[in-house]
Amino acid sequence: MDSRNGPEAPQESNVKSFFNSAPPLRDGDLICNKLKEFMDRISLSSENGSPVRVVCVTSGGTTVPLEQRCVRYIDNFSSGHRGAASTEYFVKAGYAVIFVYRRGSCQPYCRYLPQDSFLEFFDLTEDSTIQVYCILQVCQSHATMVKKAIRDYRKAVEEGLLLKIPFTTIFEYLQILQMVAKSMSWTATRGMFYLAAAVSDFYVPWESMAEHKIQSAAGPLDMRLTQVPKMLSVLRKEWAPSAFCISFKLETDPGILLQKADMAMRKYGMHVVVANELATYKEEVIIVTKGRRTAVRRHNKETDLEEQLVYLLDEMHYEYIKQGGA
Ligand code: PAZ
Repeated sequence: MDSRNGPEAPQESNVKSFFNSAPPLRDGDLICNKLKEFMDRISLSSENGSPVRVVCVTSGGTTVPLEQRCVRYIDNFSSGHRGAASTEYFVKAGYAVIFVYRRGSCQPYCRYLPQDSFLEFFDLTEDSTIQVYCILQVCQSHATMVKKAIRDYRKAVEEGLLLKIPFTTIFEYLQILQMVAKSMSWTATRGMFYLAAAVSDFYVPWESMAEHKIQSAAGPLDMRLTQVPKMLSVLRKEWAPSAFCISFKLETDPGILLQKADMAMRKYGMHVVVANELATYKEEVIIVTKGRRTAVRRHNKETDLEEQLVYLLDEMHYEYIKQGGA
């Protein structure tokens, strides 16, 4: 029910109470200024003579803190690889990208850098004449890849096509998503949301959360988690009604995956739902649209599935803009 005509619908009041009780973003003003600067620059640029398209890519998993002075939290498996890889292909396709990512997750143009053997990437040459002086250089075997990554990254940043905004908790993520959506409203149908982040379904409301570290002396822990309000429909209906919206659906049970993807399309009004299964998500996804399912498979270990995925979504978005959105 519309709140103007009577009492608030439960969903509407859940959304309000989520935002009212969430701890305010520590760097909210900074993010707001960065978004404004980015959008001002983008609004003056063009892509082959047409206004630039803008995509918000979300990436990595949100955490659910269990204590206000957080020692423990609930997390999920997402590495951020999909969002980081997709960002590179969106920039390549001419989009300006706002990359909303989990702190410490995979980054665009850095996906190939080793995480646990980072130091193996470098050679060190000591200069015997000056004891403290040494030259650090990338090993020959990795030089081509690193040079390309640096060039592509700098190009994206210098051309003003990449803005990165980090989050950790579910509270930060949803507040940032709302800010980004509002700052993109002027892009209308040229805006896109590509929501690849793995967002918590349950959380502990801030006001009912323990302030200090939960003590084990009291015995087993009973904790009630509240459902995170379904923000996809709010995004679609209120924050960004003209944007082209793509959400992702992950399941472990292949028997319910497509049914859940269809439901997300209907219930939240998504234009596209990308369905994937935990066991195979790196190799295969299914693009679900109204009345159509298209499987996208990775060709081989040297290629990225995201390259094909972004290519197809870019075409769909182009068509959506041509038709004035719907
Ligand atoms: O981040 P990653 O590359 O490890 O994984 C990507 C993914 C599986 C989290 C993404 O494709 C996805 O399905 N995101 C939505 C998950 C959900 O249903 O909430």
